[in-house]
This record gives sequence, C-alpha cells and structure tokens, in this order.
Amino acid sequence: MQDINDASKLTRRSILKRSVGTAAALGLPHAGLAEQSSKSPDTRLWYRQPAERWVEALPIGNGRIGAMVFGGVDHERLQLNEDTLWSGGPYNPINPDALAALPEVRRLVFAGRLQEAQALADAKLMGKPLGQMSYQTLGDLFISLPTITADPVRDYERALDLDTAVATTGFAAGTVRHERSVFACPIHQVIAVRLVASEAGSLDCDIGLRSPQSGTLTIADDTLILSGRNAASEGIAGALRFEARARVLHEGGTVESRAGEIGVRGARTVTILIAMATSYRGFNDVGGDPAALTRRQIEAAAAAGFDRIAAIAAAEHRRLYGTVRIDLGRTAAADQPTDERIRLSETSDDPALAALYFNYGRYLLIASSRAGSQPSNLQGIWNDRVRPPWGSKYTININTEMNYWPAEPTGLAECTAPLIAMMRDLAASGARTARDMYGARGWVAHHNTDLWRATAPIDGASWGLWPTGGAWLCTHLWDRWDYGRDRTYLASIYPLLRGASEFFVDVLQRDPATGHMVTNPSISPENEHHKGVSICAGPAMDMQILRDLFDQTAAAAGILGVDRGFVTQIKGLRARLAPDKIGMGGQLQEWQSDWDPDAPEPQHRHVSQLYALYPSHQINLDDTPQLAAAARRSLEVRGDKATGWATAWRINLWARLREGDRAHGILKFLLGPERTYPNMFDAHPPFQIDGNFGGTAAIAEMLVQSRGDDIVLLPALPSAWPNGSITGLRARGSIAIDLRWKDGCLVTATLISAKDGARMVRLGKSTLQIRLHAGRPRRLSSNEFEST
Ligand code: FUC
Repeated sequence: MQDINDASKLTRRSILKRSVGTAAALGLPHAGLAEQSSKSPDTRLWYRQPAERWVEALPIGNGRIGAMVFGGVDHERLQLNEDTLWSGGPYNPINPDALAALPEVRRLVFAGRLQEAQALADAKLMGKPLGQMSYQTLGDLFISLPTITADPVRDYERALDLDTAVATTGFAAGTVRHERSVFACPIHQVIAVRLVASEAGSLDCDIGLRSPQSGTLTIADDTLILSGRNAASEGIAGALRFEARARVLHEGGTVESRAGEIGVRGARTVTILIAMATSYRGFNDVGGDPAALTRRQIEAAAAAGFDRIAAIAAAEHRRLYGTVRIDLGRTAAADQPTDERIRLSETSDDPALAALYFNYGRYLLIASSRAGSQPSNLQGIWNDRVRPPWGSKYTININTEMNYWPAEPTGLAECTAPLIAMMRDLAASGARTARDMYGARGWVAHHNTDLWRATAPIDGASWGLWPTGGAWLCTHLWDRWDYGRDRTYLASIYPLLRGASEFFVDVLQRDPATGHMVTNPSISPENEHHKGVSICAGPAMDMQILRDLFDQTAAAAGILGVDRGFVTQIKGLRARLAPDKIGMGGQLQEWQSDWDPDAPEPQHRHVSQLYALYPSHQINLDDTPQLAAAARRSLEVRGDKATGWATAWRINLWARLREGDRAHGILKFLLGPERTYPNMFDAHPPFQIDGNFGGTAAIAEMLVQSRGDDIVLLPALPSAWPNGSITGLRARGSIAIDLRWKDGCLVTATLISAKDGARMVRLGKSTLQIRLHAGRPRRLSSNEFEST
C-alpha cells in the first residue's frame, strides 16, 4: 500500500467567503450554524474554509480512537488513529554493562571530572537500543463526492462544538445543502460519520480506506476491512496486528464496491461507522484479536443506530465536560472565525479566546485520555505520521506531566486513569531497570517511555540520564488523593509511591563535598551547565522532586497507618537532601554549584529548578519569600517566550507569583500564531499537545490556587479579564468552587466539599477561616473578607 498521507494532493473547491448568516435552516442536523457560532465564541471552533494542512483539521476522539476531520467539499479526509498502534513489540532496553560501570561514573562525577563521566555514561549506561518505539498513524478514510459540481460552493462552514464533541461541515452546492457530522463514541467505541443532503437522491460518494502501514484491504458487502501489522523500529520487530473496519449504511440510493472503494449513488443520507483495534493487551501481551473486536464493535454500533450512538456519545462527553463553565467576558473580536482570532491574538482584546483555549484543553484531555485508553501522549492521540517528532511518545521530564496538569483543578480527575494505569506498568518494568542497572530495590523510570513501558535511559546521557521521571509522575498519584481525599484510592496506589521511594533509599549518594545526599549520576533536564556537559550530582530539580516524593509517601503511609520504620527512614533521608540555594546572581541555582550565570543557554526552555514553585508548592510567596524572589529572578533571566510547553510553564509560574498581568501577557503569546496553529493545537513548533494542557492549567491557576487545606481566590486575575465567572473549578480537599467577579473584584465565591473540614480561604491580603460541612454549599461574599 502506498503512503497517501499527503494533504496537498487533495483537491479543494473554491469557497465563496461570505457570511453564513443567510444559510437556510433546512431542518437538518446541525443546520443554523451561523446562529450557533455567534452564540458560543468560547465553546466552538469554526472556519470558513476546509482544512488544507493537518494542523487546520479538527480533532475528535474517545480517548482510544480518534480522527482529524478536514471538512473538504468534494473530498473529505479523516486521518485515523488508534492509541496502541506503535512500532515494535515487547522489549527490555537495559544495557548489560551499566551496573558494572555505574560506580566509576559516580566517582568521576564527585571528582569533578564531568566530561569523562559523561563519556563513560554514554558508552556504558545508556539503553540498547538507544531510542524507543514510535506512536503511528493507522491511515485515512477518504470520501469523494464526485457529483458536487456547483462552483463556487456557498455558505461553507466547518466547526467543532466542544460541548457536544461533534465536528460538522456544512455548505450548499447548486440547489442542495450538504451537512456532515463526525464524532467518536466512548461507549460504542466507534467513530461515526453522517452525510446528509437536503434533496433525496442527490448524495453520491465513494469511500476508501488507506494506510502507510503494511497490510491488505478487503471489502465484505458494505464493509471496508484494513488488516495489517505494525512496523519494526530500532531493530525491534513489529509484534502487533491491527484492523480497521468501516461499514457504510445508506438511506435511499444504491451501493456497490469497485476499485477498493464502496460507492453509494443517489442516497439522501450515508452513515459510516469506523472501528479500529490492535492485538495489544498489555506491555508484555500482544495476544488480542483485533478482527473479532472490531467486528463486534461495528455490529453493536450498527444495531444501535446513528441517532442513538450520537445521543449516548454527547451525553457521555457532557458528563465530564459539562462540570465546568467559564466566562471571561466577550468583545467584538469573538465574532471572527477561530483562525482569525488566533492570528490577531496578540493585538486584539479577546478574553473569550482564552476561555475557548481553556475549554478546548478540557475537550482535548477528555478526547485523548479516558479509563481504558493509553495516556495522552506528546500529540494526545492525533498523529498523521509513522515517524512523528520525538516518536509522539511519553516524555516524562515535563511533557507527560504537563498533559495532566489541568486534570484535577478543572474537574477531570477521571481522565488520569490511563496515567495511573501506565504507572502500574512502569513500576513493573522499572523494577527490572532498578535491579539490573542500579542493583536497587523499588522502581525507576528515566526521561521517556513508550507503549512497551521502556524505562532505561535513552538518546544520550545529556537527555536521558535522569532517574527522577517516575518520581515526578508519582506526584500525580498524590494529587489525585489530595483533590479527592479517597482513602481506598490512596491504599491502591501506595505501593507505587513506596516503590519509587525505595529506589532512592538505595541509590542516593553522599556528596563528599557537602555531606548531603544527592542523585548521581543525573542531569537537570536537558540543560548543559558547560558546553556539551550535562551530567552532574544532585541538580535542584531532583532534590525538589524527592522532597515531594518522600513527603507524600510518608503522609500516605501515615494516613493508611503502615510502614512506620520505612517512614522514619525516608524522613531522615529527606532531611539530608541538598537544599535549594540562591546563587550570586540572586537566582535559584539549577545545580549544586553556581554554574547558572555561565551556562551556555541562559534562556533554556526547561525551567527545571522552578519545579519547586510550580507544580510543587515547596517555594511560595508566603512561607519562603526569599526563595520565591530567587525563583522570580531565574524566571526573568529565562525570558517569557519559549517553545509551546515551555511558554505554558512560564505562565503557571507567574500565576504562582500572583502576577496576573505578566501571566496574561505570556498567555497572549501562547494563543498567538507563533504558538497556536489554526486548529488551536499548540505549536512547540511542531505540534505538541502539552502546551494546550499547560495553558489550560495556567488559566485555572490564575483564578484559584490551593495547597493542602488552603485556597487562594483570584490570585492572578489579569486586568484584561475585569468581569467574569467560573463554575466547577476544583481545589485540594475535595472542593468545587464557583466564582464571580466584577471590575476586577470578587463578588461571590461558593465552595462545596464532599468532606467536613476547616479551610483557610485567602483573597488578596485577607484570609478567612471557614468550616465546611459535607455537601452543604458555603457562599462567601467579598464583604466577609474585608472585615478580616
Ligand atoms: C523534551 C523537550 C523538547 C520536546 C521533547 C518532546 O525533550 O526538551 O522541547 O518537547 O521533550
């Protein structure tokens, strides 16, 4: 099969660019588009022309399967993904020389012979193979509509409604109005496409499936079946089988198959149901039966019928999406199509664009991470390549964590289920790496992982020799507890925290120069302290992550009443970790030595030493003002503009420093055309979804922050959002918060908790002690704060 992933080959009719205000509502689904678009500038992406490039197409997904919808007039393209279609098969990348070489690498690091240490690490410690497997596209569904001849087409509009999770395309050609809708059902596990023509007998289309993977296409009656095998990579043989099925149902007209396509002639309505699966059952089990699975899924979906699946899919989406509503105000800028608004973001006043970005971030998380799916990867689930940038994997030295930053505060805790499931796998594969590479108990994961849960260091010591990836992920396990306070859940994940801590009990080394306990070897993610040299002992970020890991493990053990001896041990170790330091330039030191001022890239995208300020709370304005000032200094030096995700991290950091206007200025850059593609996907560049999620988290962080049982309202409200409201934001301690503000000041806040308890609420410089009773809303007005 040939590679047909080239959007430029698609023909496109000229589109009359004029308002859709005159579009006649013909009683069809999703008609009246103009009315909808003017009503919901913060819950709808819409455009006046089809997508030409992939980053203009609109994403739909149910966590496991997804599509990018192009909305072409006479050629529709749905680029398809299934989240277990990766290259390779089960493998163990541990370098057999690593354990023996480790003491010498450590000795060289402590002796300050860093170049030699790095060379030895590159030669002996890094994984084999040096790279990991890639997430890959499954292929494309094409729909050609040969008899759409009216040129130009009128009243074209395509849109993605975030509230219903349906992508629509509508236009008129000649006397016929065409409407299309596409969505992914999380219950029936199919993608459903419907094409409707306003005149009976006027819909003709040819439907085909193609793929760059190796496989065969067969047609059985009304169903296209693409069966194939995944590819090898890095010398690891492909071990997966996959299957995609597209069943074509029609109302009116006739159907026949020809030249690898199913053709429908003279219909009024055509429905296509698409199912996709691989034989992946787990990182050590590829024994699934994708043919049986997809056959069953298609049969069940066809039996239910399009309307029923559509209703179920929308309801299931809304169950998660509908818990939060945001209103940041609206200006005339919001009336423009989405691509125009992005183009003008940096110069226009368009607060509803930030609200749209926030809503889109929540939509994307729901669509790329649901119970039973793989976690959201570097591109969520949307990837049109076989060799995507960075393998479209899980980069766990920032990117995967950032994907999940908005989950808890924006009411999508349920979407963390795939991340937690992956961590259970990593604890198993990482125990092997801990034992064979470090001679240690517990488990470890370095800076990347993939479908096969590889945990050895990869790429080269400068990037991969970083043992704290798994430990950072553990903070998400803790956050799930801290936001939900569910003891049964805590007991279920405690062994993962314990195992991660145990690893560091075994591998931390005493720094002969200071007596502190440090990681060695390690790096400060991906920054060089001297030209070509990253290896070091005890970078600030490692120490900060380990303080959180030990604190959270100890707290969890305390709540569960287990492991007292172990808790004493990790508390002792925590006290001996190297502390954060302020350097000669007033900055927060990134390394144990004050190397920052002379480091080769002072504006490096990673701001690893600022982990303590965000996402952690170790450094904060109230308890550690001097360290907070040093963090601020580091942030100034690093600069505001960076890659997509790195820009988003900076916004969260400024929000923690309670500088709303500074945060907002950077947000405008993130929402502008240099960092946001027309379909609102984040641009690293290239596309990487972490910036969407980091930006969504940042908007939440500007409105509410929480630490332990303390809550800060409107900590970083920018002057550009003087009036607004949000309902359903979450705070730690199992709390939902509704806020309304006017002229930059709080009007009311309503807090409701699932648990009884005392809370401290801060607004500006005032604080209130309140008691919450489970299930009983507590309404706070600004007057109550004024009297404190
Ligand atoms: C880290 C970052 C890069 C990129 C990659 C996927 O290595 O430093 O910028 O985001 O992950």
